[in-house]
Amino acid sequence: MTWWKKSVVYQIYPRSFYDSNGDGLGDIRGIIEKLDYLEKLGIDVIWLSPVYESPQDDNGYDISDYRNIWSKFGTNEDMFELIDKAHEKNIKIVMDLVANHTSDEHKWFVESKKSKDNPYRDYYFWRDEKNNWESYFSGPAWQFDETTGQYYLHLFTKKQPDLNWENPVVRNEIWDMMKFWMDKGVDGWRMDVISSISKYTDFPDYDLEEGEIGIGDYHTNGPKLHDYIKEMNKEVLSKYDCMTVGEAPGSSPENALLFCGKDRDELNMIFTFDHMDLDRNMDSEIGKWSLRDLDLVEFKETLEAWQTSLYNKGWNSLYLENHDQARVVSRWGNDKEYRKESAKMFALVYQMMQGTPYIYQGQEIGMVNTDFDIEDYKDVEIRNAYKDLVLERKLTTKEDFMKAVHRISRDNARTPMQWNDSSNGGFTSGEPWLKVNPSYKTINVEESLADEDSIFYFYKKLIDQRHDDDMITDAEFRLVDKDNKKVFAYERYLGDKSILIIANFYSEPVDFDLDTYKLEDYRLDLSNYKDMVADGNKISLRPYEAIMLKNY
Ligand code: TEU
Repeated sequence: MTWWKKSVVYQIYPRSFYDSNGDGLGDIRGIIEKLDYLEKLGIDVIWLSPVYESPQDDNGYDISDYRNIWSKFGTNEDMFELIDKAHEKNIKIVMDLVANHTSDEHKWFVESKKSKDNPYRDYYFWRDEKNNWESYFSGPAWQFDETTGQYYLHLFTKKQPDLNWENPVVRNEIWDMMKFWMDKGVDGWRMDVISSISKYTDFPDYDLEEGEIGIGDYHTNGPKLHDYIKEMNKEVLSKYDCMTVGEAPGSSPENALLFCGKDRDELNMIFTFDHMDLDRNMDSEIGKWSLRDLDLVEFKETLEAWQTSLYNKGWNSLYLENHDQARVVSRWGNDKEYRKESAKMFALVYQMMQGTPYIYQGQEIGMVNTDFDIEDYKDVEIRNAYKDLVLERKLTTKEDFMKAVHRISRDNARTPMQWNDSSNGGFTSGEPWLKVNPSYKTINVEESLADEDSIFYFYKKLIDQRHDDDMITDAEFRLVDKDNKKVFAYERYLGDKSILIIANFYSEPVDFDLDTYKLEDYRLDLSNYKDMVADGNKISLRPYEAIMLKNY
């Protein structure tokens, strides 16, 4: 058994975690100061979103120097200290590997654009003509550069040119950089858009009329993707005891096994978007900003497909939030009357599946979405989309666009961590880089730690379950009463042992019949209410009630 199968990962978005020096931005010393808090929660691994030198066009996902920490976050010495202090507490550190692209201010790109025969020219993709590809952050994926009269490819902003992985020199630079950090004690990598590193280098125009093809099919799962990952594994990963998780847009339960299948020698697991994209109309012209309600049955079936397809063959990552997703209590739960109940319900449902669970900072205290005006948002994705869809092409109204922003935008997750009810939620003594969510008066760490019934302590119990009960890591998964539109119920079973997770997904009470399972064989192990109400085999579930029953 490998340690990452029994680990719970906590994701830190450094600029919003804790500001130790009053400049309005979180920093590495701030993380060091909060290690006791993370130890108390009981997590095993910290995944740090990028902390490297960067002009911050995309909050650090645009790196200008891979080997140095951004000065506003601290120094390399601070980072080494964080690694050591975390290790003293048995907490591992995973860094973000953002190597599909660099910043346009990276030395490689600065050189590359100078001339067609510059030694760095082939570090990126330069072409005389552009094709019809679009950037994920609005507008064309090609930017014209006057110096040499050619276009360069950027799947994200134009300040994020895509690296040319076809070039072995580029790959070696990346392997060396990874070794640099791993030799300092880094325990693994979360790999940004790893499924995009291999391009279809003939750059075929989108031909979206035909069949089921979507934009993502042109940007992901390119022909040499798995050759590159295998090479990375051989040259770097295999030499260390580390954990790896690849962010993989465009993945499916079937092709996931190419990344994380037992004998593939590639990655430990990937992040899928399948369950997170279900409330968006991706095929419409305004794409992810056109929303629909989450269909519970579809949600269950999507997760089931991943659970069953990877069982004994690969390994899942489990998540409902990260720095790109909204707060789940606001998005799919109820952040008003039933904030605590719904936060705990989601926690129980996703954490008790098979895989490695990820908690995004603030999720453990039930942080909620924002209600800002467009001017208050900082994220380049929202700002570009607003300009493009609302102001320029007028494909939607400001009102509709803002509805989507309030439900799904990335800045919902990026507001500063709420530590207490003092000004700015105790995040900074200065001016925060992004407004603090006014909810900090009631939703904050101090309040959570003082209430033994809090979401925080519920997460702590779930983490203990994963450490103490091998069933959570090993048992097989099956949906129970699959077509039920109100209740998410599943079983984890192995040999004679069985765990039932039963969760009311909505605000209305609902009865749930255990059918072929006998309630008398089970005991209540964990719940977000104090007791359980049952009559024979029928359980009366209150709003967002979630229970875990065990027959052992
Ligand atoms: O995200 C990749 C990605 O697929 C995003 O475009 C995602 O679909 C979008 O954010 C959802 O709204 C990764 C990082 O997680 C993200 O923060 C970066 O902006 C992006 O790569 C570029 O590095």
